[in-house]
Amino acid sequence: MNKVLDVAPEVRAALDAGRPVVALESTIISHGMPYPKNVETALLVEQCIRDNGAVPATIAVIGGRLKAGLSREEIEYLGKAGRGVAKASRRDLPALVARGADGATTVATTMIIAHMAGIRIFATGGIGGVHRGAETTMDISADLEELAQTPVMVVCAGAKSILDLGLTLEYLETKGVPVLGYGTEELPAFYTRKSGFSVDYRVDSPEELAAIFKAQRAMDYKGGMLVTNPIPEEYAMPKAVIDRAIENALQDAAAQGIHGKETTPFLLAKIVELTGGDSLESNIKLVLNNAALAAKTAVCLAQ
Ligand code: PSU
Ligand code: MN
Repeated sequence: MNKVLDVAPEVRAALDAGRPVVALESTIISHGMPYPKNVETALLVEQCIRDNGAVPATIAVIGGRLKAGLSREEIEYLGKAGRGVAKASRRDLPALVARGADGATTVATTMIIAHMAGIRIFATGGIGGVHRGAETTMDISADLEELAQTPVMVVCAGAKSILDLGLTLEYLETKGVPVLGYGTEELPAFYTRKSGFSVDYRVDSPEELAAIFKAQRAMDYKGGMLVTNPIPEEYAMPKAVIDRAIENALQDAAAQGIHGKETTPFLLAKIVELTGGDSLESNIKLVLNNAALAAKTAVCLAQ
């Protein structure tokens, strides 16, 4: 058994019996949404996974232990602490573990811990990627490198246009990460269903998503796979509204000299502030939509 990993008993039992399990991240709880909506959403997402036939495993670092499967109290704690909890990407885990500290896991670290625990699929909202202006800042999320090396299927709603979506796709192509569109040929842009960029393959059923992942595993590729699931039409935001909020958020970040790991949480919080909470409701709906698809796919993977 891994010396730093704690798999919750329910998750352990499901994995041992070959039953479907879906991993969930915790940066979205502590840095991606305000309290108390973040805690409500995290619990709703877990319930949605159960309703669709799988066991949820929310992932975080607590007291230096890598946790796959959190209690209600632990979720509440992370949500209340908010940005007071360290945002933990790949480079942060060694120090957090050694110091017995807490951390909210990003897509990258959730993939790492899910893989350690034996979980193959993970649902979230949006992934990190190549930031706009990365040609000078070199700000490229560690999420992309993780997708290139860790065999976990990540179900998301695409990426926000706080990023350069074209460069993000180029990076994933270079790294050999398949980008699948669920019921779409076009990469979704998180709050909106369209980005103007194409995915690699359109896939129309959880069965086929599972088949493609199984084929990748049969070839023993070292990387993972990205499933992009458009936000349901009725919850999508008007493109002009979200574009304006993103432009303003980017300007504020530049004016305040925000950089490094603060960039993404700063932009996310600014967008919620600027759109008066409408974007938060869209965000919650798309996460639930991704959780349902991931659970259905996990059921197919377990067959
Ligand atoms: N994008 C979102 N919502 C999020 C994140 C990104 O739309 O919550 C979070 C995820 O945890 C993601 C992380 O893995 O931010 C990426 O941070 P960075 O760009 O610093 O790698
Ligand atoms: Mn970054």
